[in-house]
Amino acid sequence: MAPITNEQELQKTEFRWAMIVTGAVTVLFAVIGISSFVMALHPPSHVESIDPATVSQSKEFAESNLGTSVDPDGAVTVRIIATQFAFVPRCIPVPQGKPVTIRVTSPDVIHGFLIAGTNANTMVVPGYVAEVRTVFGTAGDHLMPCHEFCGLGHSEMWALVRVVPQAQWQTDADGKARCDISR
Ligand SMILES: [Cu+2]
Repeated sequence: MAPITNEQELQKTEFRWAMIVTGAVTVLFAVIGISSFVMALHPPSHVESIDPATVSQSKEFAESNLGTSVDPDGAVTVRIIATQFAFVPRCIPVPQGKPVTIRVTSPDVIHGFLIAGTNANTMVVPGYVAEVRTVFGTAGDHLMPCHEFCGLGHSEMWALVRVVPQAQWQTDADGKARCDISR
């Protein structure tokens, strides 16, 4: 192999590569900056804390408030408790083609969930409320398994998300939707 003797040539090459790397890093930072500040795209988690010891006594995650509720302004919110080894409630009706906010917390250990066929996927950490916003495109039942190993019953921990076409979507007088009434 011919020895490299031309010091200037070497420096030029080094400088060129340094410029390419600087350019690549600048582009990456620009993509992150534009997507988070201009397009408001963030990871699905946000920092909202809750006392895990008193989750079921809290106003929002009291048993009667769990499940799917539709506010008078039409906003759809699903509240779920992820606990060893079940999601409460077990069947979650949601309207097709409408934005849905899913709020989940855990009173015991770390859980997580994904909803098959959608982009909904997050961890559920005790002490925090995990919030995911999504729109369900395909009607029908979607499996929602726990995807963080949470103990011996982990493999039995799953719920069903029932995506109901708008024409069949029903809520009761309190704005609550249930799987049995919104088939
Ligand atoms: Cu779990």
